[in-house]
Amino acid sequence: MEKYEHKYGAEQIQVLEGLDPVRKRPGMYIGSTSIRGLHHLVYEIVDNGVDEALAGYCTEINVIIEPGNVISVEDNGRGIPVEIHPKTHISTAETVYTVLHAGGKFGGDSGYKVSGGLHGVGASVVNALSNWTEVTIQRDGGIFQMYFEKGKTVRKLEKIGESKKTGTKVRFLADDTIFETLEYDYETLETRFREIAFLTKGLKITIEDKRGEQPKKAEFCFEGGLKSFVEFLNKNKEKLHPNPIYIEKDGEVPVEIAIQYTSSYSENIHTFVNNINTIEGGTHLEGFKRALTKVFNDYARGHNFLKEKDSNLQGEDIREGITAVVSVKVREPQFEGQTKTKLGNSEVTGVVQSMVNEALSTFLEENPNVAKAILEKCVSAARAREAARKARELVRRKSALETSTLPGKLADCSSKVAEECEVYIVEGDSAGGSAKQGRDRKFQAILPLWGKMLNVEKARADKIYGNDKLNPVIIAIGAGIGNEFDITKIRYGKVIIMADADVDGAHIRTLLLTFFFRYMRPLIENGNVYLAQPPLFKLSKKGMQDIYCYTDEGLENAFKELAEKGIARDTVSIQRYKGLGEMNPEQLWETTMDPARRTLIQVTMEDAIKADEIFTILMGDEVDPRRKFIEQNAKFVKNLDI
Ligand code: 0R9
Repeated sequence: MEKYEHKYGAEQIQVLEGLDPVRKRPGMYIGSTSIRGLHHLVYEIVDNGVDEALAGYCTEINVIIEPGNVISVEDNGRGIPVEIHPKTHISTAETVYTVLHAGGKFGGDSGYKVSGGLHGVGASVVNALSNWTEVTIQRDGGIFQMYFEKGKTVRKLEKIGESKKTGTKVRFLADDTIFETLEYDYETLETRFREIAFLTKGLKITIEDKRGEQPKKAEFCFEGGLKSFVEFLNKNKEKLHPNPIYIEKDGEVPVEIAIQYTSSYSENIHTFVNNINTIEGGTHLEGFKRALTKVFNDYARGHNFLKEKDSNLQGEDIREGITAVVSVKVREPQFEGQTKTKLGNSEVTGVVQSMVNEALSTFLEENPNVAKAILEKCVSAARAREAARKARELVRRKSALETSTLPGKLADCSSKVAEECEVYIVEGDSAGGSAKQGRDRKFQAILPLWGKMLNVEKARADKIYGNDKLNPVIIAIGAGIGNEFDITKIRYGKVIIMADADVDGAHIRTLLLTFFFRYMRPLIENGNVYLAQPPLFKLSKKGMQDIYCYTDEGLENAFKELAEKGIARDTVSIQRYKGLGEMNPEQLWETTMDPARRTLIQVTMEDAIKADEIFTILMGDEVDPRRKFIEQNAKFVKNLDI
């Protein structure tokens, strides 16, 4: 690992600001006070350890979730400097923990913060938002410790022992008067630490959850860096070449890239800037895509994969089936876009482009077999694209000729204000019939689906246009698909999948979600997709209002409540619903469609990597991972609620 030589001495801390603003407006510093913000606290502290690793002094970071949701993070770096800071006249360590922006702002060309959470605000923010914080430093032969409550110093840094080791350990309890919850989600933290370990070659990160009766533990260390990352992403896919293509270059803007093609039809590129996932892409992604298109076209021309009369391969042909991770380190990153996850620095495009141009063309010349496997796939993708274009034109022409362009089965709503409109995609004609009668036709549309749905995971775009099951969905939503999808054109603010609570229902739900994920992803990102929750049971008794239960647990709770009212279990009749079709229109309205009473599950996409993995497993070719996944995830819907 390269050492970023810098003396990050005490004198470089410039701005002096108290922590009150952080407690007054926590959202400004960590995004939100939900579980997301809570997790950010951990990331901020871990990032400081990662910076020490990137500087070349730390090889291991250990994270523990202690009972009571106390977080402990320990690194084996040099330890935060302990000497008195000339400006603040308190120790540098205390300054970093009590002065806003102190840790990040170092003047001149000294070390720069290369890792960093979404907001890169650091230790003082965590301190401000914690009930208490304890920092222990081993350095200069001693053990030093300080202690804070709600950001205020309670015990100043003092020497509490001797030690020959070095390192920093931070323990904190987040403030429950600020956060909505203190309950950390182990899986979320584990996923992020795995990602950081992939992005920081050779760094060992461990995480341990000591809260439950059965402690959980994981250890990540990848000598292969991004190469290991791509292998991980492709573990359930069929690879076109055994080893990922790996490109690495240090310099003013260090770049690391790994690429591996699979037989799938989707494009799977993840980009990072200073270890932050740039979901919206940006200039680094732009440079990468331009180079890919140029290098493969040049190679295809030079090696007769394209004849003289053939037109060039398009970017999308070359990216079909690609899995790639692009990671760059930028000194002063400019983040743009809706969620501030799009890199704006224009100089990065050229850096990535010229580096990939050079390294990838050399690689292809040296590995003709790999080049052949990839290019054959690109050429067949180009053919499929051409076929898709023709199919699309056919669909367009056909719909232009028809009097009504909307699908015949769609029972549309009367309102044309997209935000207030909803479309229920319903499985089966009989449930569709009940839904049509039970709905509020002002704002609720019903689209029944029937027969076998196309698995888009195993089909190319040309099969999707003109598919008689998907076409009504595409036309009803009204915003196109794929690259042409335009979220501003959607005809309904809510797209609600209503399927039975059984295996067949789960199957159709997954097929539709896969389709939205692959071809209308902004619809999921924008939070427009929902799952309806029909009840599983109805409890009835003469003189008592019917009670609907949506889960087994809900049923038990209902019985408990009835018992408290003196109503015995065996005096109540239970109806178990096997399908939506068993409910009459009024029941369907009351339980599943009435906005005042229904429960909808919003499908969100916290993590595109996880979502891609789930869809590949559930809908792809490999049987073994699918069986394992289903065995391990009996609660199917929870996992689809990605
Ligand atoms: C457990 C989480 N780890 C940390 O928070 C952490 C911060 C940190 C650090 C330095 C080393 N290890 C660290 N761990 C460090 C040391 C030196 C120079 N720069 C950084 C040095 O020995 O010269 N610091 C991060 C900021 C600062 N230290 C400070 F300099 F601002 F205090």
